Amino acid sequence: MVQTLPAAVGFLAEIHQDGGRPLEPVFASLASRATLKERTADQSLCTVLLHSGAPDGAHAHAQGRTLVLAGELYNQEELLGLLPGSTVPGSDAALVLALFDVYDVHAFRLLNGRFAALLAAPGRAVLATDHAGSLPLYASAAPGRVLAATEAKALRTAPAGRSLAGRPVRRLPGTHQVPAGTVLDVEVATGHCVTHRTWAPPQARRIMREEEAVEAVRRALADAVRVRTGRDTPLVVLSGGIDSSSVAALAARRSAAPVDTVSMGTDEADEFPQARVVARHIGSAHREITIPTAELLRRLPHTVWAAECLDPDVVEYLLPLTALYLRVGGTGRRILTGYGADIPLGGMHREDRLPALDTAVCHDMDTFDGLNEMTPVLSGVGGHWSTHPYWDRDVLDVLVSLEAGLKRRYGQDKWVLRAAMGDVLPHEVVVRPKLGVHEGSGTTSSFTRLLTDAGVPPDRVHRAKHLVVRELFDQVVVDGRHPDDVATDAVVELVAGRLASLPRPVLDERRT
Ligand code: IOT
Ligand code: MG
Repeated sequence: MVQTLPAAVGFLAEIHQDGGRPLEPVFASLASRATLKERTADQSLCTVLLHSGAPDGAHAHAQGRTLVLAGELYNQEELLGLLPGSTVPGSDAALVLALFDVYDVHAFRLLNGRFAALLAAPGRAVLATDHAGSLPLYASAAPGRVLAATEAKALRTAPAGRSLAGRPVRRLPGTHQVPAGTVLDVEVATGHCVTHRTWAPPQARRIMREEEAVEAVRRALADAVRVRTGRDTPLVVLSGGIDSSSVAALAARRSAAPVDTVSMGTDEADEFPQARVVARHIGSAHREITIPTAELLRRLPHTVWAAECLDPDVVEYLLPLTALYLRVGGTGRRILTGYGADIPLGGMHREDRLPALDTAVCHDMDTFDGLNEMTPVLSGVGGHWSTHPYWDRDVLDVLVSLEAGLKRRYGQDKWVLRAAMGDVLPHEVVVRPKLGVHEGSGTTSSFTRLLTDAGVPPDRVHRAKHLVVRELFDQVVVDGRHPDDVATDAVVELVAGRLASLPRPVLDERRT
């Protein structure tokens, strides 16, 4: 069970068979750094760990193998049962290494966690992500060398490598993102790579009685909150919507002391009254943080820097949260969020037809990978660690696989979740309609206004947002500029000018 922050929240690891110039370790995550160097007869391993005080828990060594782990596991109790009684690994990294000794790469199929891992063995580098790829992992390989990092920018000066399995990163030749739920088994001498998928979203749908579905959701979510809080007093980012209110209420139920909750708003919009109802009901120590819209928009470069995401819609969800994480203060808080519930439950989908709902769920489960919307780096820029109970592997398996009629029922979206929370939240919260964070904070409208004020015609705003995000990515990820030195206004001017000088596209403006 987790008690404090993970031993490491990120890493840059370099395996070389014949020397090579070390990369400059560049990260957005704010954390201490520890360097670990090892040399064996045929290769060297150099790792920079991002940690919060106890880096030794993030690496383990046995039988000539080294395992480096950023993040944490949530099913240690189950996993320990797979090892001989006398073996009690002292850390998640040691546990994964002990499982690797028994199951080799298939060990990663057993894990429910939020992690990125690298295992170095003679002649071999194994790279692994959790089921959701929630802690991004990037890699670059060439004969005789394998480089891996939890932020793409850490590999931006890597010499171009050969093509690996995974998603190429824009303008970083040879750097690929390891897909969600994947193990890459790389032969260091050749750079040749074998891919194993360790998780895929359920394709089938389960038919359950109402009570059975409600009970399954409640149990899975309560467990996911339990294993994510341990004995800590968590901080829940609370909007007052059903997703985050459920997490806060379940955390409060098992905590002797009041849990902490925080809500953000701007000078243009907030959901403070809604969040207050929940805070009062669960007795949390609640805070409200108002972020001026000008400050919010100044955080766009920081958001792209942290998430390394090119999707303007997702960046609009992440911007208010990044701005909030930068304002939370304190050191190293464990943050729980309701983010992600809408994806398996079709919560962003505002209509009644079940086929369209399941189409939306299938689409979102097919396309989340690589958006990095759950990356811990978002809160990491403020020195914190975030975790997402709805994307716990067991919760996600249940939520995705429920038949659509349990997700929309009696005219309500996310019905099964609302029904599961009837006894821990006030009725008005249980039935409150969805309001996205980008709407409730005025983020979408203020970003749109920034563009129209710069002369972008209303029908080209989405295209312009796309170009702004891409330009920011190029500046803060590819070119390695610090986001404090990148002005949103200047990038908006640049994009508005470029759009004005281009002929109007014949294509739909949403296409790249
Ligand atoms: P939304 O669901 O509104 O917010 C996500 C989480 O951010 C909330 O559960 C809550 O923990 C936190 N939050 C939101 N607003 C506030 C606030 N004012 N103060 C403090 N915390 C807040 C987008 C969205 O609507 O966010 N996220 C969706 C959908 C993602 C779509 N991605 C995809 N298709 N790949 C979600 O599933 O959460
Ligand atoms: Mg919400």
